[in-house]
Amino acid sequence: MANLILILGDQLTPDLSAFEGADRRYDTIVMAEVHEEASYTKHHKKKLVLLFSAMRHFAQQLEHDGWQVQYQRYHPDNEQQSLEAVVTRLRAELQPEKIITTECGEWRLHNRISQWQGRLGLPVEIRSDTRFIASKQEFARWAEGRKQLRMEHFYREMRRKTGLLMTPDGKPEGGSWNFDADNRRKWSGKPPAPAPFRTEPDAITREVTELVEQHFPDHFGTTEDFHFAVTPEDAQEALDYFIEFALPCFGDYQDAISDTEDWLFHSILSPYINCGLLDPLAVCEAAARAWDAGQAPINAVEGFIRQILGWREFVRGIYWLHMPGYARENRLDNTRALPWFYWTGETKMRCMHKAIDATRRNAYAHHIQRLMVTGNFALLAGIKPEEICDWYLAVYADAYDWVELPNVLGMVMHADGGYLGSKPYASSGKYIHRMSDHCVNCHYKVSKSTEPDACPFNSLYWHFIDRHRDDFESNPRMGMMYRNWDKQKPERREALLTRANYLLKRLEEL
Ligand code: FAD
Ligand code: DLZ
Repeated sequence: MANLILILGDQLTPDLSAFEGADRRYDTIVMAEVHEEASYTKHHKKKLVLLFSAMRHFAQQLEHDGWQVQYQRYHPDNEQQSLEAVVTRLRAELQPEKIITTECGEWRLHNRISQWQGRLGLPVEIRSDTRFIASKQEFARWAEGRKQLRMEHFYREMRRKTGLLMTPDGKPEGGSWNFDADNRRKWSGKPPAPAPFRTEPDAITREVTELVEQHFPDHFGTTEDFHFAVTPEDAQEALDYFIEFALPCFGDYQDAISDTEDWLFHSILSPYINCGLLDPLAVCEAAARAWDAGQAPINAVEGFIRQILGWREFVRGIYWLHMPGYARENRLDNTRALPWFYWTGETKMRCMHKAIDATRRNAYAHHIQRLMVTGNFALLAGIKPEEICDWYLAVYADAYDWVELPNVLGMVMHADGGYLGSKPYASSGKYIHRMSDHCVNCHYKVSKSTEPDACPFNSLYWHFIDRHRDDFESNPRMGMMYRNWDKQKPERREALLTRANYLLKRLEEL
């Protein structure tokens, strides 16, 4: 029986469940570059190059392996500009028995595909995405009956399930589940951070780059200096490179921020894991082997594995448990518009300028920049969750709604009322000063709070604490902040709030 097997742009692996039981003689693989997917947000230009090039390489490999592939290349004049339109055309042309696909990552498209059976009038089989370590059902079972979900508890379940970093008698390797306390060092230039892994663009990538420049000129970012891997072989080399050169220091400097280094000791693997070029479990296993072989310390390996086995799986579980309602949450009642400098990087705040400029150039910023710089500022300034979520979805090569939304709406903006994180990651300029060397180069003075040249994060932090007293005062992890605030002299509190109100009216000028 001939089936149509639909492979999406972030499902680029032959191990995908949609391939199970498929027959090269009869079945047809469908892949399509379509305007609807390329423009539901103004994806960073480098993300478009990465996905279109990786999709073309994957299709080429499938054909080489004997599959029949119907591949639509992007062109604005193509008649079919949505996946549904492409599938509808092929249904008429090929008269397949059914459509087979693996569940898609985003609720937006999943909702559409779920309706295809009725709309197209033929069976649509949607299979579970087995690239994740916990299925949606498994996560839902774990979450059932819990008022608040905590990543740490879920992570331990995943460690037990996979056996990663577990001793033969069922104990965590190194004597502890979590070595986070060891992972907070500031980086002062030594040891030197490795240059990021680079792949030279081949003919396919160069062609796609021209296409993106021509047809998506108004999208964020630049295609210049594109060096991402676009094949599983190159992505594997990127993983090997990370394990050898960056993993040993990953833990120590996991929370560090640098004025001069964009990538530090991070893996830069999320773009590949998220689109299928790397398997998340295999990535964790590679890191665990480095610990076994004595190539990297436990705080680095555990910290790295926790990000993938813990956070990545956890946010995905939350997304599917609570969509579509989750996207509309705004429990802190934020109303402010996103300042324009998020798109230009033109701000005198050095840390913000550096994080946004790296984002524009690289389609990448590391976790602490996303969380404690651009995220923290949006939280303190009370930006509408919808607007800041749209920004994060547009600007990173690894951005997909299922992972971006819980991180931004839940972890950063606390807009879900603390369901994902027990306390907001709000902090003053002190944190950025402690973890980076930005402040010495900044127009604003981190040591000042109320003066005209004072670091905006300082007074905005106290304004946040003050205006959300009802939301956080009874939170045991926030009590000390309120005691500190209440201890300050009334004139000092007044001056801080006055300065913050002044800034909030002039966000665009910062
Ligand atoms: P590393 O620091 O090397 O971490 C290793 C891997 O762990 C990553 O590749 C990623 O797969 C995983 N990981 C780490 N933290 C998280 C997390 N919080 N949630 C899910 N996976 C995690 N990650 C995305 O993949 N896509 C996004 O759109 C995205 N948006 C984010 C938005 C905000 C506001 C924040 C705070 C975090 C976001 N993250 C997102 C998580 C994290 O910042 C990125 O995964 C990480 O920066 C990717 O770089 P890396 O591969 O060098 O990661
Ligand atoms: C992100 C993306 C982009 C930019 N373009 C395409 C595309 O042209 N064709 C396609 O099949 N997939 C694309 N994708 C990935 C999808 O948007 C992704 O599969 C869904 O958002 C689900 O995660």
